[in-house]
Amino acid sequence: MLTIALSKGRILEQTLPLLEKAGLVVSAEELKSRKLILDTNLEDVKVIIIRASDVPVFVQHGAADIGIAGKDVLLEHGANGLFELLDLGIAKCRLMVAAEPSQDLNQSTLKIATKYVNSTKQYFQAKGQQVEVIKLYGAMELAPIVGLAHCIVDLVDTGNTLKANGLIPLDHIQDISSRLVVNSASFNTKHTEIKDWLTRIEANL
Ligand code: PRT
Ligand code: MG
Repeated sequence: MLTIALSKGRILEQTLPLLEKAGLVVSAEELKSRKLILDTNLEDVKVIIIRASDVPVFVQHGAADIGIAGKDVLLEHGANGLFELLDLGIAKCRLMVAAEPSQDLNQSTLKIATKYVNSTKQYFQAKGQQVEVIKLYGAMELAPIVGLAHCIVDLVDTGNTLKANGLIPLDHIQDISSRLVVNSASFNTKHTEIKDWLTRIEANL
């Protein structure tokens, strides 16, 4: 038995076609149901669809053998108990610093609002900039406007969200795309099965 954890939301729409090409199909009926563990066309493969940030947690603890999640989420979680094996090249965007054009960023302690606390701390520590990180769960763009922070660290795709809120993109921290991760113990105990799926998915990227 193999359990695959998928991130719900925007990654899911791009993940399901990839899995289908590799031979794994979750029916529309299953997807519509309120079940949390979904059957697939294969008897020995189950799919769970959970919050993006929960995917590495399920995989780390072996509750799922394989997971698909954004690099942003994986960087925040850390590499404990899981291996990142494949870049799926989907849901691409960039992790960036952004601020109002008039903002003075020469602060002894830069106040930064973000959902990406660990990535932000690491990035600014490497630059030798002292920061105070304010953790938010969404609507980061609001923070500079209302004076909560000097700048934000957030994902940027088209740049439209920043623009609509009068912010400009500054430093580019990291390129983001979705990755396939595997529980490190499963990778040993179910090696053949997992290798087989990797090959099939990779062949269709
Ligand atoms: O709800 P929960 O907190 O669990 O997750 P979520 O709401 O973050 O999930 P969801 O469905 O939004 O998917 C998030 C995942 O998609 C991220 O972890 C990334 O790996 C990936 N991804 C790719 C993105 C974007 N592109 C993206 N543009 N996630 C978010 N955005 C947001 C960004 O935060 C900003 O608000 O889109 C806005 C910017 O887009 P542009 O085009 O206006 O620049
Ligand atoms: Mg959401």
